[in-house]
Amino acid sequence: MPEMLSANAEISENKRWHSVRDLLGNHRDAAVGLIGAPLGRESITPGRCDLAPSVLRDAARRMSVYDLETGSDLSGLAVFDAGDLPVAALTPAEAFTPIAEAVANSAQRGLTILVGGNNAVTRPGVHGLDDTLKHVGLLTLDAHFDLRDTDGGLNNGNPIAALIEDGLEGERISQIGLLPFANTARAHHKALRAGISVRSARNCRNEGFTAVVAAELDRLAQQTDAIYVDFDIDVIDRAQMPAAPGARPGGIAVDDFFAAARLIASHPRVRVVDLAEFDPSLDVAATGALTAARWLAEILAGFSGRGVL
Ligand SMILES: [Mn+2]
Repeated sequence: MPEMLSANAEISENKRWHSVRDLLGNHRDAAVGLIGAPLGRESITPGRCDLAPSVLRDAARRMSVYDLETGSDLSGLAVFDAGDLPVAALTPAEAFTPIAEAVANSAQRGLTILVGGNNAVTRPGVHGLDDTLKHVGLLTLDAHFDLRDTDGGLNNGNPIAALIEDGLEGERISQIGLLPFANTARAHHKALRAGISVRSARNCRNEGFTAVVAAELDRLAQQTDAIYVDFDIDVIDRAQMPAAPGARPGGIAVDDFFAAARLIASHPRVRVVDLAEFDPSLDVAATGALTAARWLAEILAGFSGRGVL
């Protein structure tokens, strides 16, 4: 029997296995940081996105650290878990400073994982990475533009509009996975006027989702030092992601979402990723929880592939 197997045999795998959850802890010097941002208020469809960080951590116990397809083994990786920010009772406006500060405090790490919460976490997340907004690029995987008007205050449908109003140039924004009949003409025109690179779900089917993601990462990397990626989980087809209020039939296949997560996290310019719009109260058979947990595993596998542990 190989040495590695005999060492592992000390603990029966019938009792427990080494899980992705085991990687999270008080590892202050870790290259990866995780911040929970249970922001649920001001969702256009009211829900319980505030439950997502704790449900994700629990579901991570069901993920092995080993990927048989690629041989990726995360067992040597440590993740500093900063816990959850006290934002569950706050509006997006009130939560801005705590989220931006937490991301800024983590930004010296190789990668920061911000677990929302609704999509209103993205605006403070981007400010946390670069408070000037001059040196940051933003990639969104989302069925929606999130360019709703801001005149009624901040919500989960206008973080990108708010960032543009804050001074983020549209040329440094790429939006991938946009769905028909899920967005308005006004939002589409706003995106094009701002210079955003707009890539629909059909573009992704025709060209391949990961190919589109790779091209947009390259485009942003030519302009910016640091890339922030917003994974709105409603980009996934609703049949595969029931636990996202905005998910619709015709969305991205979940396998493509996982492949994109790994590709994105492997890119050296990607410094912060967020996960938004996972609402555990809508879940069916833990599909959403296990999808979120696999996303975390793919992010960690992608980062491990950078070889800078
Ligand atoms: Mn969104």
